[in-house]
Amino acid sequence: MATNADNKCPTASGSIRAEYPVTTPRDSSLRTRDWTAETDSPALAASSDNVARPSATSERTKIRSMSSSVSAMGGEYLPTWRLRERFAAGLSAMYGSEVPAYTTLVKVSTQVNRDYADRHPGAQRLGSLARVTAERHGAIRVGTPDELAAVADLFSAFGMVPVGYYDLRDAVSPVPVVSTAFRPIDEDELARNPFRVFTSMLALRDPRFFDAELRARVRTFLGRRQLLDPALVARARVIAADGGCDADEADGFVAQAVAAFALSREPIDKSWYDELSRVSAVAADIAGVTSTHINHLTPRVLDIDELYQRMTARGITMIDAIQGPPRWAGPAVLLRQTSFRALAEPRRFCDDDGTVVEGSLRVRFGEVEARGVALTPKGRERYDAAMARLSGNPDPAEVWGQYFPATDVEMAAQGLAYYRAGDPSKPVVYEDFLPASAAGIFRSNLDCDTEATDVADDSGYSVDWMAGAIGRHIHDPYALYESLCKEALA
Ligand code: OOG
Ligand code: NI
Repeated sequence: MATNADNKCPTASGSIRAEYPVTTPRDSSLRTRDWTAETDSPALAASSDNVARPSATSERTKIRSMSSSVSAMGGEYLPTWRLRERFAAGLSAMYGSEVPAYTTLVKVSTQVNRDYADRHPGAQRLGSLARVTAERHGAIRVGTPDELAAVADLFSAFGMVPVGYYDLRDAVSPVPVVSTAFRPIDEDELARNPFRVFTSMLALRDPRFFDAELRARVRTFLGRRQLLDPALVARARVIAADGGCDADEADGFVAQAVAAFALSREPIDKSWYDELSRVSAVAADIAGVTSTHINHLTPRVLDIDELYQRMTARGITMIDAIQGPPRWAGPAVLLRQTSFRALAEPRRFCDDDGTVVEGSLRVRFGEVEARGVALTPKGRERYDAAMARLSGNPDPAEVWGQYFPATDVEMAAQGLAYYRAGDPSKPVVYEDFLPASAAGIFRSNLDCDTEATDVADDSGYSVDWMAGAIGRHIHDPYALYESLCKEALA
């Protein structure tokens, strides 16, 4: 048996179109890695505030932030949040060029937000219209702890740190990954640009998905690739320590960071990709190729039901449901998400005899989300209980009302959700992800499920394991929400 997981997936490269002989075999120049970040999108320029107030605490940073945003060289100095804003905008421009339906999604989301804000006076209580309009989350997937550590270093230059640990192997439909999310954590940083990236690592040590033989071959394959240029990672570490960099350096740095997540045109070894697809489509997406890529980029909307209707009216087929709580009249909590499958994208494959053929893969998609108030552990327990009752229920809003009060005042009084200084008019927005939603999103966009085999999991993956592997503290989301509440008291 080549693999431990039993997955009756059709292989992903079934739609091979044209065939032509190899001229330049596996030459790195075949990669599409020359993307230039765009930074002038007005929708993504969340704030015009240009004063350097980075959260990093090096002496140099403090001095700079107290004085001005003009560097010693006389050029403009960009604090990490400006770099993060450019990084998010650059990825958005790139993803729009790669996945055209994403551009439609962003356009419709922007309109929905504007219309919603016009009609609802309290629309900005969970973030300014500027923040929400620029707000995105991305998702990437890596293969090894070293790759995760390099990505963590890169993201640190953008003021994004690991928050939360998600084990998607436990989901109803298991996915062989363990994940964290990189994001800003300070209140003012979140308000400026809350860009976050859900980052998954292949759970290669888990024998329920990979037997020793396949694991060894995956390790060898991953050991030969390099996702990020070490010079870029080294530069990122310096920028993180400094709290920013000069504008003339920023352009190249951000462009290179963005390009690292472009879809590669390098030929994919077809039989290797197909073998991994039989374990899991996600395993193939991660370890069947020599680079990583943005898997999806998600705008935020203030009214996700309206967005769903408008996208459907444009002829874009969304997944069946909006994941998360139902639409109801009371306070929105945590996250509601929905998605649509992207079209197949052209990819190049390499046959066993070395012939390169054009084919296609359908692994990327479009997703959109609405965010509500962050729940306390007590609120989260309620949430889980309510969610468990929803499936198949004809009146989900009625079920929801049995678990949650209809006003913020009651939510605060019962200690179910976080409010700044306990003030029910100042909800703390949920900045994280949900394992059930995440697994649902993974699943809804795959052709088939992965079934873990019945052997014992001796992989040892945990939040502490991951923190050790990347040499960084992984923040506890609840602790962050607590301190956001308290900060406002001061
Ligand atoms: C990540 C899925 C998780 C979300 O919004 O819950 C996610 C992935 O597909 O790699 O992005
Ligand atoms: Ni997502």
